[in-house]
Amino acid sequence: MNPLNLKNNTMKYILMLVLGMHMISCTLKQPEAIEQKPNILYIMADDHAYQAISAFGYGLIQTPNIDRLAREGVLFENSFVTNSICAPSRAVLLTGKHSHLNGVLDNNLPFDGTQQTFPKLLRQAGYETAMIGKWHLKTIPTGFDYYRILRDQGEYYNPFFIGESDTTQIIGYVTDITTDLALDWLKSRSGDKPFCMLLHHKAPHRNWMPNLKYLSLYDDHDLPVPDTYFDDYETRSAAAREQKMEVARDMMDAWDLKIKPEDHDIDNWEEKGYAWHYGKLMTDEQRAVWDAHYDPLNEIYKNSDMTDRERAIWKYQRYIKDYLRCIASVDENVGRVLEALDEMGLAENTLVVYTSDQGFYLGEHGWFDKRFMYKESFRTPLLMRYPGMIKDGKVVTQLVQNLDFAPTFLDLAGLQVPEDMQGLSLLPLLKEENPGDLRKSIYYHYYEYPGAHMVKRHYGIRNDRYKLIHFYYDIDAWELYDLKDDPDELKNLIEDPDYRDLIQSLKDDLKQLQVQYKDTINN
Ligand code: SGN
Ligand code: CA
Repeated sequence: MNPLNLKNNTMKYILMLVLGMHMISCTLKQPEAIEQKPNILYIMADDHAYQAISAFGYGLIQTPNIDRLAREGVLFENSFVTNSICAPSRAVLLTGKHSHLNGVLDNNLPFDGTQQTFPKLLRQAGYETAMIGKWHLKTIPTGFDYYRILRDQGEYYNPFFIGESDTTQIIGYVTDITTDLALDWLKSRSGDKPFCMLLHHKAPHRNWMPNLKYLSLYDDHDLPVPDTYFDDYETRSAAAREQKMEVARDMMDAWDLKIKPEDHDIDNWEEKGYAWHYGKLMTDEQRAVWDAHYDPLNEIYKNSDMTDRERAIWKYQRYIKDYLRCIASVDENVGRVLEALDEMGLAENTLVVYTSDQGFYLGEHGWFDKRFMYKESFRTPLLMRYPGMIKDGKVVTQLVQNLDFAPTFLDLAGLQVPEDMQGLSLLPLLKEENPGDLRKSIYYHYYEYPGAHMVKRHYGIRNDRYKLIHFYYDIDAWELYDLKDDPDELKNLIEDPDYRDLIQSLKDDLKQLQVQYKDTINN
């Protein structure tokens, strides 16, 4: 054999071998390509008002860890929900559909877990999915490889977690434990699949029980009382007056304000759930630290001779301090998660989202709770970090809604967004310098009436300047606010003849949104 031929043949073999290896490596690369898909870590607190995040420009509390997401990612200035209440908000998150289509109109209705959700679609596409913390949808989670959920609303101290095979009580503070479980899951993962984890805190939900170590935060100073705390709702419809969510009037002494009842009030304790959370769930050691903080302060309160106004302010201080103390734990635990991502080398390839299931009143208009389409409960905090895509310190002003999460996550994973999802992918807002408006206006619809806090049923439209609301059911009242001239929404303009044309055009837009979203409410 000609040595040259041999050489040629050898070359051919080598070439074929190299090509073959290349092809094999291409085939082998496919799982690696899946591995390169972004991870999604969605952190949602319960009732976390944007006013209680320092990155949003309010001085009530410093939240350095949540703020880190704004510094290293994007802060959404105009992020809203579609129905400002817990279970409905969670159903919108999972389905990308308004309440009337996903079936969870209010907190009483169960979620139909057989329907399409984004975790299911991600899982089908090779993601590993987990749900940890508050679920509150009444039916067992579907679409997750792993879940560990709180029972119903969950407990602050020594909470019970439901898993696939058992329900276990874990001693400790709920925000710490929820984070522990999330980090345990993250660290226990093996294999190359991308992950999507929903980490849902119970805090800072009512009744705002802080971690023992944060009990004395704010002991040395009072917080500013909101300008609208003594609002008389003068120009509004009856809906604003007839609610039951006033700090001064509607908070329960034992449950909300931690004024321990005298022993003879024991029946009352039971009624208020205080006996269960404080009296039964807490360990003796925990209760001793708790009492050492609240008892002396309560003594002073009980023995003081206050006017109604002073008492209203005292209640506000007790409320806001406990609420913010709960936030201190949430922020600390967001910090733990971000550090863990750094340590595990996951920070670069993980979209981290921080949000709440809705906004919350921190004494504005005299209120706590949510539900209304007014600013503080309609708007919700939203921050995202994904280093490869989002420029540090970006601020998005476009109107976005929790309806957009499902399409955004699917889009990020490179999947087709199903046509029946009603939200829009936020990726253009994350990637582009000047993406323009995502939409002209947003739609809202709240249903839970009669019910807790007695906020009347209403729906409405908001654009970048105006908000039009229609309260219905046992009332027929419209309200219009000019958000530029009246950011606190104190002046209802619905009767002002100068606004007649504008009101008509907003009503037309509202109708159009109801058609677009297939909301057939009989109004
Ligand atoms: C509980 C609270 C209400 C709260 C709802 C819904 N009362 O019923 O104040 O509005 O949850 O909250 S409590 O006395 O039990 O604390 S939600 O976040 O789940 O929608
Ligand atoms: Ca909530």
